[in-house]
Amino acid sequence: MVNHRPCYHFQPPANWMNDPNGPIQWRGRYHLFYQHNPQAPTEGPKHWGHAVSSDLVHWEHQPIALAPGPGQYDREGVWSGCAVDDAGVPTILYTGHPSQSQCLATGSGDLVYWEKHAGNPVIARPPDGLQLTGFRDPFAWREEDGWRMIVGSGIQGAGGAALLYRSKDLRRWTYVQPLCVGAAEATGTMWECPNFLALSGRHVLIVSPYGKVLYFIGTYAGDRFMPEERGLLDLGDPYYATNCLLDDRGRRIVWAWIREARTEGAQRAAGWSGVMSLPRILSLDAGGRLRQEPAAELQVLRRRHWQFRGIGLGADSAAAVPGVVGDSLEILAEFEPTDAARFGLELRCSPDNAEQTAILYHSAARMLLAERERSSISPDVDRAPHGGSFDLQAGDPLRLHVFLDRSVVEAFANGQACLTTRIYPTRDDSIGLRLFASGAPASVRSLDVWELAPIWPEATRTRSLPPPT
Ligand code: DQQ
Repeated sequence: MVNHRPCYHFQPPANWMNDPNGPIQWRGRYHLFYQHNPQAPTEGPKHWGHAVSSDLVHWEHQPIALAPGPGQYDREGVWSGCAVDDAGVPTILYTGHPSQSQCLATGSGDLVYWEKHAGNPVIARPPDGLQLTGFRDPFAWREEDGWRMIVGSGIQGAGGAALLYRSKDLRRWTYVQPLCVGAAEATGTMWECPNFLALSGRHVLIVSPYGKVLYFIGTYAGDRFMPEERGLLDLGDPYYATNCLLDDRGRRIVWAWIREARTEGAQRAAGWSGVMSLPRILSLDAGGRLRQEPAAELQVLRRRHWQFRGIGLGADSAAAVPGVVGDSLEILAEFEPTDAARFGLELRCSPDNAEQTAILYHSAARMLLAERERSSISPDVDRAPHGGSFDLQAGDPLRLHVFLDRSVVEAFANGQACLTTRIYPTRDDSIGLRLFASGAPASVRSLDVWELAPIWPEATRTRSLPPPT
């Protein structure tokens, strides 16, 4: 049977995972927490799972950091939040469920043992006088005069909102005002998991509005954020509920939950559900636009390398990339500027093409797309296309950087657009790679493909690849 469990994306040992929580670099190591149901591969009472890494790539599982109850305020779940360094004391702020109140816990020096604050919840209820669609997922940061924190929310009749609080000690909080309120019809009625960060002299607000993750770039002054531009952090539906950290190299690193796209029965049978996205580095380019690149540390996973230069593709043609096979690959393809209507890659192709997934640029629609109709012959998986606007400027090459990890595809286009999708091929021989163009010829200036190593010692390959030639 084909193994769909990724081998170089982070996951808990088993069962359910959703949002990344409280990523923090502590004493030089990266700590990642996550929403976890340790009892089943389905939704359930949420705990904070925990893992640690020295290189952002290989992770060691740690004991569960926080579990529900026995306090009334979080008896049904320890929901999403953040972790901060409070003058040397590791401190988590999270949402208690079902009370939807904001709570605090402090950790041991190694971040393994956590104690909930006796005075929890630290914010028992939303501000008076507001009719809200929700109140959860605290995200805190330090300013010169003390702490600030936003809580994900939405104002009835207006739209998604990030509510701003201030505190001197992380325990006594004063509501200030909304940091930002969106318009429901454009940006949703509820903003889950808000993240707020300074980036190259600007500020960026990232929110998860029950749909694709949105970012706003703008100005932060006087406890208000004025968005000036907005976009989608990822064009794929499965990418959701981000969280981020600032590391000691000044990098803003973001993770998200990659959801499943198969039935609950299939998730139960697999014994696991949910994948953490690869760490991405956020930056602004010279024009002030958001850029996203995979962390360079991932290159440590590169093994067998295939390299091609100057591949010509006739109009309406597809060509198998000779010798390249695998379900765990990094693919870097640079297409020369072309008049082709559609061009890109097909991955996880069976020899007869009954299964294959296309990652492509559609010139007329100006879209980056994942076409999944033939991604699996199983009727039990979602095969709708994923994608969205990506405006490749005339005369610009297309640089597609794709990470394939069995059932996960994360694609970066020119560092400007990202597209995450899920695929569940059923056939052992769905491991081929093809290039294609339609409407006009295209030329691939360079194609580099690496087989990527698993990050877990226990991970087993689904098949042996032929030895390097
Ligand atoms: N998941 C958490 C909530 C959050 C949602 C519960 C987003 O705190 O709003 O698991 O996926």
